[in-house]
Amino acid sequence: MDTKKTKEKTLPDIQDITICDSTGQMIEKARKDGVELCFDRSATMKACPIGADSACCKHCAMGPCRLNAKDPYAKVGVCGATIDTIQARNFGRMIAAGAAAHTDHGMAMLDLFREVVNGKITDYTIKDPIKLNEVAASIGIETEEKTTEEVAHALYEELERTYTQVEGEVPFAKRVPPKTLETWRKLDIVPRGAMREIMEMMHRTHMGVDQHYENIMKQGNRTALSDGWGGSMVATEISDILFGTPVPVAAEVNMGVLKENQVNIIIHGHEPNLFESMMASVNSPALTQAAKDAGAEGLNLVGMCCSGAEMLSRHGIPHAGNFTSTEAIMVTGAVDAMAVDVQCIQQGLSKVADCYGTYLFTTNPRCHIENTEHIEFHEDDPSSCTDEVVIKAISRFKSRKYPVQIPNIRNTGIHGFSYEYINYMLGGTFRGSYTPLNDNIINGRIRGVAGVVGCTNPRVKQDWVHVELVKELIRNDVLVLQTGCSQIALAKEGLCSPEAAYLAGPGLSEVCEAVGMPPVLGMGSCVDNSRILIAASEMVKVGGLGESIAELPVAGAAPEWMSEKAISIGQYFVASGVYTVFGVTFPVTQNTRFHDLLFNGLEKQGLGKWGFTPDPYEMAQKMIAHIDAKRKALGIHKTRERKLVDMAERRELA
Ligand code: NFS
Ligand code: SF4
Repeated sequence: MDTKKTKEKTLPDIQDITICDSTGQMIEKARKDGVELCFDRSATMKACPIGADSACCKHCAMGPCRLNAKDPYAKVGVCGATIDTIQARNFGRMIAAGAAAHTDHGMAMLDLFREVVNGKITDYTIKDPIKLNEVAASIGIETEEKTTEEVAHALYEELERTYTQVEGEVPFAKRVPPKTLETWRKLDIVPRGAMREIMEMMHRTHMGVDQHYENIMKQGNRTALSDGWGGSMVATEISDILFGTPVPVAAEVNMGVLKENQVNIIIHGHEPNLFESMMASVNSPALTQAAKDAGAEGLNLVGMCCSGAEMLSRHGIPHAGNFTSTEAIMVTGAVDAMAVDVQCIQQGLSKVADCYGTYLFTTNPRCHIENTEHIEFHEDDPSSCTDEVVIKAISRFKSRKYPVQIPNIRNTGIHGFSYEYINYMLGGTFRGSYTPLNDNIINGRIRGVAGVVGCTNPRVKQDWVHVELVKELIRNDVLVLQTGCSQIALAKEGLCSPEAAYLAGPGLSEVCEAVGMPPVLGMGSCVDNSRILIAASEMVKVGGLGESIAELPVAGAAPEWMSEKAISIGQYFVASGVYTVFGVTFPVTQNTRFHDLLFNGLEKQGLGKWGFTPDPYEMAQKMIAHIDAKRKALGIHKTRERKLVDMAERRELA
């Protein structure tokens, strides 16, 4: 029997795997080439049903213990742990791991900032002193009559507390709307320092420590908040200060950004410093000449995943695709080098790179991959790493052995809607404010705001859930804010361009046309979800939409999530007061007390709540129903009864 043929027969059809045409073409080519990608691995690796329900525990060697999700209270672990304890511990550890990833990234940015301020690192500077002052002022640092350097020193000292503080409240707690903060204080979940919270979460979830699911989740909330209002927010703010705050920029996405006659270099990962330095290397005259000498028309630098999304937003660097396309893109044969740093780097990249002769490099001491060359990146001498990657890429271009097949698909959109720019865009230079946004929500043109974020996951049709959900939301006049791999999914479908306003409902499309903005605003990478938190706080501050984030007509979603970081993000949105719906699967057993806590109980405590459905239309319905309920509670639901806009109203808007 031909086993290869049998296996091929059981593989799903490409139209069931992705709606991304270029990725589909590459899956097809990979199958012909006998190369396995994550999509086909996920088809042959069935998810473990017990793990999917979070009904197992391996926290000690009396186990591992498996409970039965169908009859969750029939059994307990050897130690006596109930299903609620086991699930809460598993969930708590996912939050801790996700929060650790974001906060370690944020701390690396802060380390860099410190050394730049101290003059020890000279390849980077403070590019945005205005933002520096704004961030400093927002946490109570006196900026008047101080030099940039003095403010920077003071800001470093303050922000270090985000990580190391053992008692007190993280600095960015000062940005939280007072009523939301009051709820947190009452519940005793205001984060102290991220290191402390993550350590305590790990301690409490050790065998035989915290065995009350509600108490475990209390620490889960506090740990997640130390990410959203801590580590992630520091990562965003410091990156803006060092590399510039994004303003809208037109840019291209999709695999067609690769160029056959150029040396193609991809940066994939999460930390912007590697990418910034790589930009310097590809712009160096010597290396450009070297590329020409090798017969190339030039050096083509493109991004993927979150560092790609960040550079797309900040500098308009082309973006080649989201998480599940990172292996597929090498199947083009056109990728001369791919350099990765941390997070969402599939180990499978190594094998695919091998099959197509792509140079794959790890660059961060935190992330090595077996059989992959490591060229460490040091901020005090960045070009020694980035130049070498370019040189290796040029040598690969010169001896390209594999046929090149680049899907000829590119999509243009506008990216880079920072919180600050939205302020400016809606309010103008002299009265920059969120008042027009609130006004348009109150008058019903905009029904509410949704944050649609997160990964792609080979367990569902790539990009499809994101795209269908967002189309449904904007059709119903819900303004969509986006980050991460989700933003790239929508950009590939053309929804990040102002022309996409025609897909929006009458109210939202009017606003989009008046302002010239797309109905879908791309804000950057996953740590930039902190921009959404700040925007939400500002909406509360401006007034008319309640006193806490929990009262706003807003909702969040991660329709194709896969990472522990997504769970941490989801939990910090929930703890901030936002209804947050996840797709794919939810790592909790239904019909348990713990499930009820996440999906109902937290809301009763004054926080937000979780929702789940893999279906994009149902997801949209859930989010819209929530937004409508909030509108009703605010007494602004009647304004939406108006369906068609007459000329007088159009004039009034203009
Ligand atoms: Ni976010 Fe970024 Fe993408 Fe998911 Fe991974 S790249 S931090 S985790 S897969 S959105
Ligand atoms: Fe089993 Fe309890 Fe040990 Fe978990 S901690 S493996 S439930 S005995």
